[in-house]
Amino acid sequence: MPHAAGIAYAMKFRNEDAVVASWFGEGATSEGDWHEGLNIASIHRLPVVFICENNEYAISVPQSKQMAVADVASRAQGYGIPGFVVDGNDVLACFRVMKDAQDRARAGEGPTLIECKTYRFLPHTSDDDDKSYRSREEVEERRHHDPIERFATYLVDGGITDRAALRTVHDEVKTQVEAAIKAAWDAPDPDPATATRHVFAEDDA
Ligand SMILES: Cc1ncc(C[n+]2csc(CCOP(=O)(O)OP(=O)(O)O)c2C)c(N)n1
Ligand SMILES: [Mg+2]
Repeated sequence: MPHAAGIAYAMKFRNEDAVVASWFGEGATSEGDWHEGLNIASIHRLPVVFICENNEYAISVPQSKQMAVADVASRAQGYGIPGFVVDGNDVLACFRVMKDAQDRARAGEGPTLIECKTYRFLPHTSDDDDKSYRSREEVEERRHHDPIERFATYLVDGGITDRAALRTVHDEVKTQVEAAIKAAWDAPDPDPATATRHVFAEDDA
């Protein structure tokens, strides 16, 4: 969030026609940097869209143990910017609220905070045993709201595409992801001399 605010400040300073978008989990909003980033972006009316992907858990910690508010979006009030809750499992609803926020940022009206309410279907990582902190019934119930399947149903029911075409897209994306993973494993280790790049200011030269 501080990086988003800093980059947006630089863009505004240079009169660039662009918007910074910053995505984070609801757990991230319990960190001090999050509030500092929002505050500075709000004061300077910077062109940033802050998007919280609220999947109800920060590793094993449920939202109720992270914050005393029901909606992350309500925190926008504390910074004098608009905050919106959106059904994060509804692709088109997310698109609409994001488009409006982007238009506001481009018009010089400053940042927006968007909270997409969704759910994490899998454990946090392959090391995490989510059976220790949530029931199988809860996970099964939420699976019915999977945004990918929901959007697929919308497209098929509306006659926009069919299941075979969606399968082709799925397979293409899977191939791309697998190729990207292989490329990452096969890539040479980074030069140790670059370890602090983007951490400290450097000359443009
Ligand atoms: C400053 C800092 N504190 C703690 C951690 C350890 N940590 C890694 S992921 C995580 C939970 C993040 O939860 P959330 O923001 O909801 O993201 P999600 O895992 O749901 O995508 C924590 C506490 C960290 N990476 N950095
Ligand atoms: Mg989370």
